[in-house]
Amino acid sequence: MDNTLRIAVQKSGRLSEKSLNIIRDCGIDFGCDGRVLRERAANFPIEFLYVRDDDIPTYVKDGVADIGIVGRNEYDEKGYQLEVVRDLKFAACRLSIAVPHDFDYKGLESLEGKRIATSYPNILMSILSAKGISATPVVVSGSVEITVQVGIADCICDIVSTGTTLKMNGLKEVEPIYWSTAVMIARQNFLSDEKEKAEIFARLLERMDALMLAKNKKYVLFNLPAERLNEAAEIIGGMKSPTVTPLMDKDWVSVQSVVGEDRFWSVFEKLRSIGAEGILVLNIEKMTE
Ligand code: PRT
Ligand code: ZN
Repeated sequence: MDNTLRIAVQKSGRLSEKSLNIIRDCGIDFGCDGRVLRERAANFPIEFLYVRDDDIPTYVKDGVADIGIVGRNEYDEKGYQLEVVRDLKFAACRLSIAVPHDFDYKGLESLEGKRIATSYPNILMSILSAKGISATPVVVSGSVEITVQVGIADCICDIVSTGTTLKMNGLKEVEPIYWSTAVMIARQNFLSDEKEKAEIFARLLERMDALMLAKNKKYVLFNLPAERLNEAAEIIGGMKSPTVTPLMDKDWVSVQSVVGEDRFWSVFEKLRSIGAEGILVLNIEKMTE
């Protein structure tokens, strides 16, 4: 068994670019010219398998790949016992019930006895049966929206992100039932059974975590009257040890800290109100806890 970590990623589609960008941002060099289906990285023991997203959970389950990046919807639909190692938080979408405009929808109970077209029968049926509703899935692998017009289904359960496709096909989203983002999956046993591969994977994860942690965080530097330092520490919060540097003028200090982007503007305004000046905000590329 060679010690190369094999990762299955989508060949071309909504997940491809972001999946590969994550790996690339981990400092891993590869060509990816779109024609090769299998490729080794130049500077890290990892091999890429470029495949259809539907096949990724199966490849990981069968050991063709060790890990994979796939939509949680595809993973849950297959129902294999794999490990979801990280939520990568991109390709967000939901599975929703959508009905034609003349369908009198009053809640999931309205689906009793109906024909529902979907590419995700297992997810749909498990949600409906948990509510005691029985319906007939009409399984199609694409163009789900057309099934109502052509008369093979009463309504649909499909992936929605903006909702434009449903509108264009005369359907109305009435109830989201499931939410998905891209996840990294791994075979449960390989981490314990294949020590060297597990070590390579741990190195990859450490790099990925450094990227994920840095995402949405800002490095903030500012000057502050020294007497307001405690207030500043409280405003920023969560700082173990704010870096505080004395300035030539002894009444002032320079402070440096990391702030989550979601809190940035409220922190900024509060810092201004206690006299912070020269606030400088920088993006963080990578960081560790
Ligand atoms: O060829 P391959 O089998 O690899 O690709 P695919 O065509 O099966 O998948 P792809 O690339 O379309 O989607 C891959 C994954 O992206 C899905 O499994 C989801 O996890 C995620 N994702 C995120 C989406 C969407 N957003 C999305 N909007 N997958 C599909 N859609 C489709 C949806 O099916 C519908 O037709 O987009 C349409 C709706 O979009 P809106 O924006 O009009 O609502
Ligand atoms: Zn697919």
